Amino acid sequence: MVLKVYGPTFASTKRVMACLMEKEVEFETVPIDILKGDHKHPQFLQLQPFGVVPVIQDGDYTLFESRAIIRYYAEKYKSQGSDLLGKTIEERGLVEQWLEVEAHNFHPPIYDLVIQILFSSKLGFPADQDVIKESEEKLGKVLDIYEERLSKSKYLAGDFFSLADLSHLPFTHYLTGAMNKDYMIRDRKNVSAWWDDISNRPSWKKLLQLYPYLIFGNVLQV
Ligand SMILES: N[C@@H](CCC(=O)N[C@@H](CS)C(=O)NCC(=O)O)C(=O)O
Repeated sequence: MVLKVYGPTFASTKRVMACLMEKEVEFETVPIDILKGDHKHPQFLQLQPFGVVPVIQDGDYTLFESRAIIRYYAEKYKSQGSDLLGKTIEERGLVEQWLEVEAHNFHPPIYDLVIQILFSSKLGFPADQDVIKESEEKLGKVLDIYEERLSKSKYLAGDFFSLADLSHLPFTHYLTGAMNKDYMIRDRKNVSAWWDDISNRPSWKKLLQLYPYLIFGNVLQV
């Protein structure tokens, strides 16, 4: 049975699909329409009780939380496709460290920016300029730390592309595209070179072609 990935149009799901493409794992997608409330449907809640995408079904194995899913596939197919975990336990430790930084430092402010700038009107509330300002400041401080880190190594965990870099692709894509906040990346020389490198990976470019970003049915122009 082919691996099923639920909710392909959303950024968190793209984290999973980017990993599967790097690992050369075949999958099929199941659309989830959040506006229609598909994610709160009892059948979906049986797979993902918190009612968010993504979730995967691989035979009779079900897994949710995008970062848990990418760790699982990077390990399961360790010797297939790109190595995304590092070659030693020390490298693996650094991959895990920067994955945690992505989840706990980078993601909260960028997620708030995405919701306020791109989704608020569709979700029926006005964008809160104070949240936008505060989130941009917080994200800027995180990116300053990345700038320093990336002056010492080509990628976050070292001189090798890993899950830690990949995990940044889906939401940074909003920042540099539809959100018009490209300057946050471009004003930082090392972050800018890193972004050019990771966003030009063939797997990511192919994924964007096959599964465009949609905001409630409209293809996001970036
Ligand atoms: N921690 C979860 C977060 C997933 C998440 O925020 N998904 C968004 C789409 S990018 C969602 O389903 N939002 C619907 C909602 O919050 O009701 C993960 O990484 O899998």
